[in-house]
Amino acid sequence: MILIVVIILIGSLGGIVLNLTEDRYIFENYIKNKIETEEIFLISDSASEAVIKLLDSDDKNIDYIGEFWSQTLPVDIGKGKVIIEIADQERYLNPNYLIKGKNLDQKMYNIFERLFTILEINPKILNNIIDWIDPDSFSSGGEEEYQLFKAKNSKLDTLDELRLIKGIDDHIFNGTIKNGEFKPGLRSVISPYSNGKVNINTASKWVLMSLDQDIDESLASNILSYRAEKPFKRVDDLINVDGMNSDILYRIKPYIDVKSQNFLANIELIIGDRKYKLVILLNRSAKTKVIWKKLY
Ligand SMILES: [Ca+2]
Ligand SMILES: [Ca+2]
Repeated sequence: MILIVVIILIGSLGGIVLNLTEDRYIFENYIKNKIETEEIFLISDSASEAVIKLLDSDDKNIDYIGEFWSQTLPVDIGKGKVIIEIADQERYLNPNYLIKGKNLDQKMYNIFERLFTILEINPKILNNIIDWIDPDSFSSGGEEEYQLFKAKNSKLDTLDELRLIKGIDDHIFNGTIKNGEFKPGLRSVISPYSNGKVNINTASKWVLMSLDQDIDESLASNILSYRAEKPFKRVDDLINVDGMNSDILYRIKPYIDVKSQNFLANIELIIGDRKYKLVILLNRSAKTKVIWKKLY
C-alpha cells in the first residue's frame, strides 16, 4: 500500500503527460466496449489486454515517472470500477544478479551492501539471500539449512519468495518507522522481475544511493529533481546533474539505463460489492507479453 502511495505521489509530481486525453479515451473505451457481463474473467482479460495495448503504445526508448502508464488509472466500467497501477521493475535492484554463474558478483554485492546499510537492515540477511540463491549448499555466512526445507539454491522466481528466507519478517519486507522516519522494506527496493539494470528515470533515492559510494542523499535528490523537469534520454545525461562527476558515471554506467523492460500491473476490480485483485507481470521487448497473471 505504501509503495502505491509513493507511486501516486511521484506520478502526480511528474507533470509530463503525453496525449493524456486521447490515451484515456481509447483506454476507457477499450475496457467499456469489452464488458458485456459481470463475469470477472472477461473483465480481467480485458484489463490485461488494455495494459498490453497501453505498454505497446508507449515510447520504449525512455521510461519515466509521469508517462501515462505510471499513473493510477481508475476506469469506470458502468457496473463497477477498475483501478490499474503499473510499476516498472527496473526501478528496483534485482537480487538474482548477485550471483553470476556460480559465483558472487562482487560489484553487485557492494551495491546491495550499501542498500542494506542505507535501510538499516542487518547485513546477515543479505548473506541469507545469497545462500538462498547461489547453487552450492555451503554457507557463505548465511543460512543453507532451514527447519522445514533447504535453501532454494537457485534464483528467485517471485518477490513473495523472499518471505521464506530467514530473517525477512514483516518489518524488513514491508518497511518500518525508525526514529519517526519511514525506512522502506525490501519490497520497495528490490525485485526479481527486473532485467538487472536500474532505470535512473524511475528508481527511488535509496536505490540510486546504493549504486555508488559517492552518491549521497543530496546527489540522489539532485537526480530526482533533475529528472522531474527533464527525464534522462541517455545515461550520459546524468553528467548534467549538480554534484555528478565522470568518475561516478563511469562506475555506475554498466548498471543503469533510461528505459524499463518489465512491468508489474496491480489491478483492483470492483464489481458491485465484490472486490478482486489481479496481478500481471509483463515483459516488453519488441511486443509486450504476459509472463504470468494471478487473480485473487
Ligand atoms: Ca516510455
Ligand atoms: Ca546456496
